[in-house]
Amino acid sequence: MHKALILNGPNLNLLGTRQPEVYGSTTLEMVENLCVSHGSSIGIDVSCFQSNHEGALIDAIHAAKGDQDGIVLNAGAYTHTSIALMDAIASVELPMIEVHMSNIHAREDFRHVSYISKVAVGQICGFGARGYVMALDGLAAHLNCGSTA
Ligand code: CA2
Repeated sequence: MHKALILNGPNLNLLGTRQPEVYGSTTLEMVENLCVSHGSSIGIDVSCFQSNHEGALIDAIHAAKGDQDGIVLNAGAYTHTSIALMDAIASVELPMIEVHMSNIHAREDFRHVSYISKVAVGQICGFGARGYVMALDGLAAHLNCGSTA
């Protein structure tokens, strides 16, 4: 059984409470429950963590080294700004799938840039909460096959 960390960044604790036209009506708790149950159906033991603080996210990435087999990361707005998060992912050498609820490429120009993508196996965006399930499937394929084929 593989282990994966679902890591959510700033403001994602507000999912389902505001801006449903952009982020849907699914709460973070529902997203996390979905990930745990989908993970168990595909042989991944899922743990979840959310923080609004960059340093806490970096600490969680460091702690994943040696404990987890991969990470699903929605870094929120830090996606577009944080070289520190990018460096943390690179330093732990764990496969990471980047997720966004919204299609960041169809939004403001500043959301088109992702530092996270530079160290990701791949990026999933625009599918709402289902993107996390897709990311877990992608991580499982990557862990089981060792390639994107
Ligand atoms: O689409 C995504 O998942 C984002 O990572 C969400 C971030 C945004 O800064 C990224 O560009 C794209 C923002 C998360 C804010 O989440 C909220 C949820 C509900 C209500 C208000 C904010």
